[in-house]
Amino acid sequence: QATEKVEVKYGTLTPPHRTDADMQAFRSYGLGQFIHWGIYSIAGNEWNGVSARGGAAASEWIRSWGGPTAPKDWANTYDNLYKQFNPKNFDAKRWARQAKEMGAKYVIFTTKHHDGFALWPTKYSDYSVSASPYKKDIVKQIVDAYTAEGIDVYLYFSVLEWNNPNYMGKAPKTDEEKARFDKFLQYTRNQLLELLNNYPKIKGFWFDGTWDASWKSAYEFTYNLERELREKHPGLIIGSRFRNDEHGSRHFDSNGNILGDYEQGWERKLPAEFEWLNGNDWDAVMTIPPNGWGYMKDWSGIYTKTTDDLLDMLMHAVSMNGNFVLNFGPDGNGNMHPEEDKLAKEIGEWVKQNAEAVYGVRHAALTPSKLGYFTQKEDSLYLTVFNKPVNGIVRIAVPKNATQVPGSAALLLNNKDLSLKQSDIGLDLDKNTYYDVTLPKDFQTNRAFVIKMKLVAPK
Ligand code: JFZ
Repeated sequence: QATEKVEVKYGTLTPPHRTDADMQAFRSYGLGQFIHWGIYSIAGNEWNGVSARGGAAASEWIRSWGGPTAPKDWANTYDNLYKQFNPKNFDAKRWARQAKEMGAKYVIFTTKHHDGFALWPTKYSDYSVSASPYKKDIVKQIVDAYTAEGIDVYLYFSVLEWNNPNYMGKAPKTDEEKARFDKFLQYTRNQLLELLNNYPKIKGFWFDGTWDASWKSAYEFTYNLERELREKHPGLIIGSRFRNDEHGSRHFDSNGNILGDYEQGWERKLPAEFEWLNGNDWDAVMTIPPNGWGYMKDWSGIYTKTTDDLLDMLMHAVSMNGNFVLNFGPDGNGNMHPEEDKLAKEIGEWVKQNAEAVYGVRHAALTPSKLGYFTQKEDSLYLTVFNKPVNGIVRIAVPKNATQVPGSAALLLNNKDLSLKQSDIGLDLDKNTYYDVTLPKDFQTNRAFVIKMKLVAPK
C-alpha cells in the first residue's frame, strides 16, 4: 500500500463498503456454488490419449496442455468438441434443487471460459451453444431455475479467449494490432451488454482472464465499460478482478482502494488472519480436488476434500466476513460427479442444522480459538467446534477490554444448557478473561458442533 498518494484517474467507481440491499445480500450469503461447465467437460481430464491426472494441469485447461507428447492438431481437435456437446441429462432445475438443499445462496456459472465457447446463444460469435447439437440456451435455464429457488445468480466470464484471432496477450503495438484488439474490446463489450440484456435477473459478474498486458493496457476502455455496465444494471456486483488502473494496479488501485465491490483474490486459499482483509468484502472459491474446476472423470488416487474439510473452510470464511463458494464440475451429459452429489447432501444436512451460525453472521472480535470458528449475530455468539477437546472443556478467551462477554451457553443442536464458568487460571490473565464451557460427559457427534452463547455486559 502506497504511503504517498498517487494520482489515479481510472480508479475505483464504487465506494469500498456499499450499503445497498444487493450488497447486503452478498454479505449474508455465507455459502455459494460455483459451476464450471463447457466443452472441456466432455473430455473429463482424460482425452485423446492424454491424461493430466496427478499433474498440476486443471481439466478446463485441457486445450492448452499440448506439449511434446500431444497428438498433432490438438487445439483444433479440441475446438471441434462442440459438435459433440449434447448434454442429454442436463436439467437446470435438478441442479438448482441440489444447490438449495446444500444451502447455497448464490451460484457462479461459467458463461464462457478461456476456450471462448459461449453457453448462451450470443449474436457476436458463431462459437456458441447454438452451433452445438444441443442448440438451447443453457445460461437462461440456469438463471431461471436458480432464481426460482431463491438462489442469486452471478455469471463467470473469461475475457481472455484462446482461439479468438483478435485476442492477443501482449499489449497491441502496431496499428494493425491496435485495430484488431479494438475489435476484441468491442466484442467483449457487446457480449457483456448482451448478457445483461438477456438475463436481467442476474446479480453480478465474476470476471476472469484479465491478467494479460493487452487487457491491462485498455484501462480507459475498461473503466468506461464498468461504468456502463453499472448504469445499465443498478445494484450490479463486480469483484476486484475486472480491471486495473492506468499504472497497472489490479484488484486494488495504486492508492490501495479496492477496484470493484469485493476482493476476488481468494482462489483455493483462505486468509489466515482477519486483519489481512482490511475490512473488505470477499469470497473464496474452492475446488474439491486439489486443482481443476472442470469435470474430472477419475478421482481415485488423489486427495479430494471431505465434507469436514469443506465445512471447516466454510466456517473459516464466514467467521471472517467472507463467502465460501464450492465448485462443481458436471460431466458432458449434465450429471454431477457422484462424489459431488454425496458432498452436497452431507454439507446440506449439516448447514441446515447449524444455519443460525452460518448465515447473516459477522466476525466476532474475540481472540481466535484453536478449537474452531466464532461467528456472531447481535448478542448471540457461536463457536463452531471442529476440534473437540478430549477433556470436554471448551475454553473461550475474551480480550480484557471487550464490551460484551458470554453470559450463558447451550448446544445449538438440542438447545440444552451447558455450564459456563469464568476461570481464574490462564497464562495471560492481564490480556484475556477465560470462560470454560463444559460439554456433557456422554456428548458425541461425528461432525463439528456449535456452542451458542448469549453475550452480556461484563460484570
Ligand atoms: C482461473 C481459471 O484459469 C481457472 O480455470 C478457473 O476458472 C478459476 C476459477 O479461475 O484461475 C485462477 C484465477 C485466479 C487465480 C488463480 C487462478 N488467483 O487469483 O490466484
